[in-house]
Amino acid sequence: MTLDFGTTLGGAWFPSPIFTASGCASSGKELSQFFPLREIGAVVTKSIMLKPRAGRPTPRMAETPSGMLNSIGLQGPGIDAFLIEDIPWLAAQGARIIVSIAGETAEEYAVLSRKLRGVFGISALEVNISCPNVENRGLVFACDPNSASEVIKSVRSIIGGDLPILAKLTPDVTNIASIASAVINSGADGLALINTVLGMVINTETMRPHLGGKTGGLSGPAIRPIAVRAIYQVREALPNVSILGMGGVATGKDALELILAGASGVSIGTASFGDPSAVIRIQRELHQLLQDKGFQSLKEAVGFAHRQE
Ligand code: RRO
Repeated sequence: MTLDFGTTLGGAWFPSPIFTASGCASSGKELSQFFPLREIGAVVTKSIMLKPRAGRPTPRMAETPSGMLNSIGLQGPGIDAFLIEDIPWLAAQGARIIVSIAGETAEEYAVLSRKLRGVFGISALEVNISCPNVENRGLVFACDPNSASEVIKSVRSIIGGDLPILAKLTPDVTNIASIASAVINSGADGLALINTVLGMVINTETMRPHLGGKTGGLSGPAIRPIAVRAIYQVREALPNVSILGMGGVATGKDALELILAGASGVSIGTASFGDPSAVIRIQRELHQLLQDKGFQSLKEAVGFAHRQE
């Protein structure tokens, strides 16, 4: 019996539930030296803004126990260069593409959506409303249900039914299920859980914050239990909403944990920095593990940890 490894996220179908995580593989060019991008579920591109952006001051990275902090600050080429250079390249690889977008206002997200609507080769939008590395916490839309809803409504009003919208949320809130409900009620088709967790490192030699931006986003195995908890809570509150899970996944077993919690897909981020073949290895490991456990399809495993019997 062969395993049905396909998955759907917000209505879009993918042949595998393993994806890159936004921000950890840019548009996939480096990773394509290690495996064909068409062999994974999809490439989720680095969050793109309207204009080119230099990002935050250096240093932008810090190692932490079982993880790392980043303070990139949305560095990128801007949507126009991205549409000319990255999308056609990815499409030529035969990769499925999820484009992550970020803005400073709901209107900016709308303009980005207008530019992306109708572009050939895009499977879904990840609407990043949870970047931790912004000047003021008021710009972390996903910390407030009204701000989060406003952004999702503006994207939906432009996109219509053309593309599935996944809203990317932060675990740095009191009740993530209430934010999840707000964005789903505002037109999101699915959720991406979780963005990095706000953290900080102080250099004990200089006795000052290590990162140029002072605070940063914590990723890697250190945050996996937070991701599992967030996915589990949201699945419990919204059992019919599809979730793309991410947070510290480094093995097929880790990916299975997020799936059992309720994720229909899993993005691999920080693990790719240490092992550029991590995405394809984790995909292979997960496939084997699901077969070993007697599942006939990935879908049977999604949310399995919620079963009572
Ligand atoms: O660019 C970043 O600093 C960044 C983003 Br947009 C994000 O969503 N999450 C993160 O940890 N870093």
